[in-house]
Amino acid sequence: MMDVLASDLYGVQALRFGEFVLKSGLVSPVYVDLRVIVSHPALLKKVADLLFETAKNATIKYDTVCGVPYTALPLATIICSTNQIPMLIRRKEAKDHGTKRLVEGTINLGETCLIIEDVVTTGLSVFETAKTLRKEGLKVTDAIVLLDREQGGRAVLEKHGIHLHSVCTLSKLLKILEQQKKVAPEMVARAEKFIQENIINPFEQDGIAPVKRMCKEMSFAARADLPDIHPLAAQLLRLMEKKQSNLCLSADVTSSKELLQLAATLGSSICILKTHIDILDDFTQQLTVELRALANKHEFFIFEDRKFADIGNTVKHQYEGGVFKIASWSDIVNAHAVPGPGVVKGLKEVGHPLQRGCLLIGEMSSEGSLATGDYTKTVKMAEEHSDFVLGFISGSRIVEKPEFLHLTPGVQMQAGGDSLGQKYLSPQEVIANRGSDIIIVGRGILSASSRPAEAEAYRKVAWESYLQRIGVSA
Ligand code: 5BU
Repeated sequence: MMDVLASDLYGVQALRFGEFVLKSGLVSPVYVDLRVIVSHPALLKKVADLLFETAKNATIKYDTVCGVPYTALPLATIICSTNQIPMLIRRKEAKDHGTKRLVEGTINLGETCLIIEDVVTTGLSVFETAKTLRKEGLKVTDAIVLLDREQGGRAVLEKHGIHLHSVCTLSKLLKILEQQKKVAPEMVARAEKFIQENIINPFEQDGIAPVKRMCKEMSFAARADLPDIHPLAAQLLRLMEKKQSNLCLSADVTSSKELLQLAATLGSSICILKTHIDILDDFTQQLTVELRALANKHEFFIFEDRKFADIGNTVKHQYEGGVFKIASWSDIVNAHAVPGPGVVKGLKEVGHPLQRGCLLIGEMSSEGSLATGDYTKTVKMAEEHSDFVLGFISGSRIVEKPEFLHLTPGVQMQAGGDSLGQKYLSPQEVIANRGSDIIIVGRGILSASSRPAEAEAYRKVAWESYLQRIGVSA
């Protein structure tokens, strides 16, 4: 039975082998995507029957069935229709619609609902569905999944009182495909190694939690020596080791004098000085000359936080020309991925010959930001232009490739926010737990009574968090 399932899933490309960026940011040699099975009705029915059989064999008692949106919805529908079981539907979008219900269908308080899912990796999706159902007054004790990726989900769900029953595990499926000579033994070995090395552990009580990183952590110095690293990223990583600083100052001031003063007095504590050149009241080209001189003297990089977001041809002009001539003085710029690869191509035409680098915005720190969620395309864009893109702006590490740097804004010692939607995380959280490399701090430092002392405090805590992450005690 499993043999047929394995070859059927492989046949419809529900299982693929290569390099895939997962939701967690990890790069996996195997990708499971069961969404495709809706196009293969016989297989869809077979999978639904297998899930139902698994529940029956485990002698689970339940009153209703709910599929984790979206892939498991048709599966739950078939199970319920074939076996005449009442179904519930969990809405994913209710938050955006205000008054809409979170669960559709008749809810009888105290009844038990069985959860159906296609693939479990961390267990988080099943847990979120269980949480919603429990909030509505239902009991959730069991979940049935077609494929358990064996990366920690079972243990996480168990902790939350949910027994996970799987039709099959990914490693078993791999073994079958190897026996059937559909997948080379080396690929199977790589996939198994990946599974073992990446047991993810999203905790605790409320389900959303820092991902404990099981991947081996490299030091900044070791990353600087990677053969495929962007030369500017290598220089920056070496500088960070030398200055023991992974602090980027967001120098959000409106006078040139104050900007230069910041660069002169805080320069020794930082690895990058970030500017918003268009907020200066008194910009002159001379300022950029003086800023560059200070960057050389105190050894920091300059990053103009321009957030380019137009078509390639326009951003090229915005980067090279206009009043600010950004490319002539800024080592690093950033861009939104929203316009598609053209934005990177346009910037690269100007920046690459000057040995500049670009960061893509994977995520923004502000409340309600639309730049969140699926980073696959942003990461792909970066990988395709890795001779210019050296990393990402994001709240946490979005890709495990050590060649890429991650910079995180929205950082203050105290978590919280401002009145205009900025959200803050602590340096420790960002560097040690979320796996980012560099903190970007503005008002946390600028509003302190002694800016140099505060910059030093941020430098120290961010650096210690990095040492903790790589397993060196500070
Ligand atoms: P703050 O004073 O530490 O809140 O300043 C943060 C800076 O980082 C500020 O210059 C923003 O424009 C910038 N920023 C951000 O806060 N969030 C983002 O997602 C991005 C940039 Br991209």
